[in-house]
Amino acid sequence: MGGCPVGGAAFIYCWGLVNFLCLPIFGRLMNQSTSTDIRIHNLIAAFNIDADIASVTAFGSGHINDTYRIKNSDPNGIDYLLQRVNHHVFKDVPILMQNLLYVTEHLKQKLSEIPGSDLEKEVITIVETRDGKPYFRDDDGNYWRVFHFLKDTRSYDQVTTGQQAYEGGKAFGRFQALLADMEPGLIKDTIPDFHNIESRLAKFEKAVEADKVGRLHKILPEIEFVRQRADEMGEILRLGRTGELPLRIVHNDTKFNNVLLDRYDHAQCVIDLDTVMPGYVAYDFGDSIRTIANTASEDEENVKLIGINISLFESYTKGYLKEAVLFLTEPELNSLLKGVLLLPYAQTVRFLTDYLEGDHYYKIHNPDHNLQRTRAQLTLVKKLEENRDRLSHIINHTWRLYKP
Ligand code: GN1
Ligand code: MG
Repeated sequence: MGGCPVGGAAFIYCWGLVNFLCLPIFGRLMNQSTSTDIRIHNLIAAFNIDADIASVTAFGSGHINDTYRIKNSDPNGIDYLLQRVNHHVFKDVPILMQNLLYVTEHLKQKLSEIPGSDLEKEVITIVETRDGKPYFRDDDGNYWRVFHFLKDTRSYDQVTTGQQAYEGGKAFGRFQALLADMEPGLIKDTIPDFHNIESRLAKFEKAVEADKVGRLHKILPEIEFVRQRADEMGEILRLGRTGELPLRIVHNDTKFNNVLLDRYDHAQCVIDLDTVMPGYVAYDFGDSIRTIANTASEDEENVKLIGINISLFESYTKGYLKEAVLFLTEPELNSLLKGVLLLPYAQTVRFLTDYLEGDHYYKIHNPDHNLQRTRAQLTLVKKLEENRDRLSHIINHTWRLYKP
């Protein structure tokens, strides 16, 4: 079961099965390769990848882009991640990739000043095309990009230990700290108004009004839930407008599976940088807690399983504030809990809007998947509301440990 050079028959073969089975299998004859095989082969050949390729397999659990792992036949060689960027979601991919170059360069520069840092392991590395571009556009108008694959790392959709939560907090706090002195004007919006709850709600109300696919009658209690909280959830935006909360470059998609931990569960690298844009720190804190403190998965069907793991909340908060204490202002500290409520609420609104519009944004795995996700996130908001005082106490208590 040897590896196959880019351009070799075995490589072409591997890819064909990715499309059918999502599994690499070896040995098909060259003359049986499909047109998809050849297309993908040409695609990888467009990048600066000089390796014998053993396999290409579907990878990860993202809802937006399509990701594949390219395995090197040399176990000591570099493996790669190939991604098709969803250009219906990210409408200006060249700008997006320019952002990524600026952000990764800034991170590498800052880390190079910290003794003991390993730039290759701690920041994603973008592989250019043979003509020096950070992405490749195929004949169908799809955008592709390649990163170095970070071996011996893991990401978790759900957290199981306090150490994982603590390390995740440290990783995202550090990420914000490293970007705190970056020139904000360099980074352009890749999705305008991404976490702007007012525009999310306006879009939601339009979808309710249109009821395009006739699902409105199924979701009346969920609509009521969203409307009851609409005003309260605008607080972060209002504090931003008065200047009380500074706009910073933040990650904006801090699901726990967007931090890679090493084999000892120590934080190694923050990934999925497509939504790194100006925003508020509370957005990042809230989105992490949405996935970390939830006792069930993001789309749990049995809502009785959804609860808050206070101990994991505390561990994440400790890790985050340990790093964020370097730059966080008092009003930002006070905004964190608002972010904790806002992000699952915003996610409720987004899933429900997609459900009303006929599921064109998120990948779904069953016909009512977006409704199931809505109900899970809505339950999470309720649980967080019930625990508001405890969570607030933990944030303030932890802060005083670092800033007596
Ligand atoms: C999407 O693709 P993924 O899983 O990284 C979404 C996030 C949501 C998340 C919900 C660009 O992220 O905002 O929080 O799904 N990304 C975009 O799981 O919309
Ligand atoms: Mg993402």
